[in-house]
Amino acid sequence: MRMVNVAAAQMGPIQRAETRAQVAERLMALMHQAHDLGADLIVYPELTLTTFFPRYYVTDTDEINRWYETEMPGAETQPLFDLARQCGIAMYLGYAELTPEGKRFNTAILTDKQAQIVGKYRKVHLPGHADFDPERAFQHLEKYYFEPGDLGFPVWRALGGIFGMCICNDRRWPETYRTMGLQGVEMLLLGYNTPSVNSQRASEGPAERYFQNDLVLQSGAYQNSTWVVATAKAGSEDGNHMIGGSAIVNPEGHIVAQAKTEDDEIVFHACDLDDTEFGKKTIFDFARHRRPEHYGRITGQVGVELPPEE
Ligand code: ING
Repeated sequence: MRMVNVAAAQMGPIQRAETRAQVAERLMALMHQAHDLGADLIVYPELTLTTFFPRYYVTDTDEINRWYETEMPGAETQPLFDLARQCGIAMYLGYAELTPEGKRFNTAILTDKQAQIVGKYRKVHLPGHADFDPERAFQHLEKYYFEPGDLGFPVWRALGGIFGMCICNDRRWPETYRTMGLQGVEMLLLGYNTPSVNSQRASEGPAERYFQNDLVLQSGAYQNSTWVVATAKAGSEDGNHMIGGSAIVNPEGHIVAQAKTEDDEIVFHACDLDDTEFGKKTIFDFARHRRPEHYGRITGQVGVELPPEE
């Protein structure tokens, strides 16, 4: 048995006017709840220090920069790191990163139980659009505010196992899970901010978004025999609703714990990393069953190449 007690720390809405100090208080309250449950690891959402600002088109650089972190931990997040160290809890934390070179990424870090950063991931799959789109009911400007991640999909040895990270839209792409599956990932951590309606198709509402969320988490876990921990920032931010549904999925693809609210809520499960072994040794023993000589299109192409017309 290699037990990891996991707390998915779902956040309710963060309003545009909310300060980092106020957010940090909420994050630390969740950390205390996780500690009381005996958590080894807490998983916070994507961009969990601010409102989901890609829904706004802002041109003033000073205003834009206020949504980014230039250091991690910074002054407002240091108390959270100090508490994590006191509690002996490892942490996944999503935030907007502004590098010294002026590059902007949608980033997540993994810390160990001493609150030391052991891994960093930068979101590869950026959904939405790069320019203001007047046709949309609301904007989704991740291609405007961020550049694609430049770190790939690494995994890290931590907490007695092999851990990976991704962010939000990444969870919809099977390549994300398989790239880490091919490195032996045993627990994949992710945060998300998912609007509950489609800005381009009003008929696609919350029920469909919740269904698709479960679908991609369960398939990714099953097809790579890995645990998946997915944590939402949920609820209505300045009138813009996002789904909850934070979940812990086991290596057979079953949801073993899921959020009941769209607010600050701990979703807890005692996970045994050894549960990943059977799938990796049988149906998803990649070395025995995969035929990469037939998979060339997956890395050889970007978009669709249609067959010739009849
Ligand atoms: N949000 C959404 C997500 O992938 C989205 C964007 C929703 C894209 C639904 C397509 C369909 O969950 C982020 N932040 O990626």
